[in-house]
Amino acid sequence: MKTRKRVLAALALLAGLAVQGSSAKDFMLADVHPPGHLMIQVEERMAGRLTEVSKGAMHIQLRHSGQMGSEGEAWEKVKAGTLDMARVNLAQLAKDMPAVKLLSLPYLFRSREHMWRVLGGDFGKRIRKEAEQSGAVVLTYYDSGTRSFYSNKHSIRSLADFKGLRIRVQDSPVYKDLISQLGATPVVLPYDKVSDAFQSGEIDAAENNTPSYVSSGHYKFARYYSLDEHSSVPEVLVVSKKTWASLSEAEHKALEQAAADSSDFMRKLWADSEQQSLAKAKKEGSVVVEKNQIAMAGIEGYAVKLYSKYITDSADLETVLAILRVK
Ligand code: GTR
Repeated sequence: MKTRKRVLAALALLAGLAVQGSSAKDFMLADVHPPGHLMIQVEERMAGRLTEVSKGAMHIQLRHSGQMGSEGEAWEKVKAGTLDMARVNLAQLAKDMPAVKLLSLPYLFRSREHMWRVLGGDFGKRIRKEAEQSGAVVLTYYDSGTRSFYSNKHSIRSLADFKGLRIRVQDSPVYKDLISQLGATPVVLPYDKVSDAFQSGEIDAAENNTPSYVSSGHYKFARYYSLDEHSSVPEVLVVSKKTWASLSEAEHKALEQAAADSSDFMRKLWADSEQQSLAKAKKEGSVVVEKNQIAMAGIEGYAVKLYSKYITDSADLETVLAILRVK
C-alpha cells in the first residue's frame, strides 16, 4: 500500500513538473454573469484549482459581466481562436450544432439527473464531436436548472396568457419557435439588454432560471414568475481548438481536472442557489406561480408540437427516443 502511495505521489509530481516545464500560460475566460452569481464563484474556484494542479504554471483570467461581449460573440471568438475559453449556455451553439437543437426541445428531460445521464452517455459524445467540428473543445457542463417564464404584465397560468406578449429569448431557433408556438412574439436580445428592454417596453416577458432571474435584476422589472420549467439546457465550458492544440497532454489534464472539480462543486450548490434566489424574489415582491397552479397540459401540449419540426428524419427520431429512454 505504501509503495502504491509513493508511486502515485511520484506520478503526481511528474505531472506537475511536466506542466511546469512549459512556459506559464494565461487563459482568458469569458462569462456574462456578474460577480455574486454562483457561476462566477465556481469559475473563480476553477481558476484557483488550475493554478494549484499546474503548480503555478497555468492561470485563468476571468472576464465576467459580459466584458468580452455577449455569449453569441464569445462563442464566435472561441470558434475563431481569438478567445481561449467561454462559459455559455449550450443553447448558444444550436445554430452550429444539430445535436443542440434536439437537446433544446422543451420538456425533453424529466429531471436534472436525467439530463446529467444523457450528457454522460452517447449523446454527450455527439455534442463533443459537433463542437470540435465547429472549432471548440467541450471541457465540462454546469447546471442551469430549468427555465421558466416571467412577465411584467400578468402571471402565466395557461396557454391563453401568452397571447400578445413580446418575450425575450436567446438567439436560438428552437427558443424562437417555442415562443411563436405558444402564441406570443419572440424578441432575440443579448442577456445584458433585457433589463433595458423591460423598461423601454420593447418586451413584456422573458424566461430564465431563478438564479439568473434574480442576479440579473430582471425580477425588479418583471414581477410575475411562473414555474412552468419548459427547458433544461445546461451551461457549457468551451475551449478554442486553437488554444487546446497549443497545450501539452499534461496541460490538457490539468484543465480537465480543474473543470471537472468545478462542475462537481456547482452540482452540489445549484439547488441551494435556486432556493435562495426564489426566496429573495418572493421577499422582494415577486408573485411566484407554482407548477401545479399552471394549466400545464395546454402549455406542454402546445410546446411539444415543436418536436415535429425539429425531428427531421428517422435518425433524429431515434436520437430523441434514446434520450427519453435513458433512465
Ligand atoms: C442564463 C445563462 C446564460 C445565458 C442567459 C440568457 O441563465 O446562465 O448563459 O443563457 O441565461 O438568457 O441569455
